Amino acid sequence: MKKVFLASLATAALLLTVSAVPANAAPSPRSYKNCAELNKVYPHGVGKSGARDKTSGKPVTTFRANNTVYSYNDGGANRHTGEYDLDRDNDGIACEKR
Ligand SMILES: [Ca+2]
Repeated sequence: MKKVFLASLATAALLLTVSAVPANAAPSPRSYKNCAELNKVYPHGVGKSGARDKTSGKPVTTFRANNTVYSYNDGGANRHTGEYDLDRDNDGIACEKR
């Protein structure tokens, strides 16, 4: 009986190890209700890969390029529940910030 218990304990430990998420893993894509919330996770914003910041000043180039996360936050017609348009100037980057 003890052996069975130890074996199942070892299995549980193994499962925990395998399913553990690395600390630096990217958060799963979601819609944020405003830029304050989005910038907590992506301090310089999220954009489509290859997007260029539309500004008269020095463009933000440090945004995270992630087409999926961007699509959750560009206000595209009903693609995602609870989605807001966080790219008001439509340059392909949501919540760009230096
Ligand atoms: Ca923008």
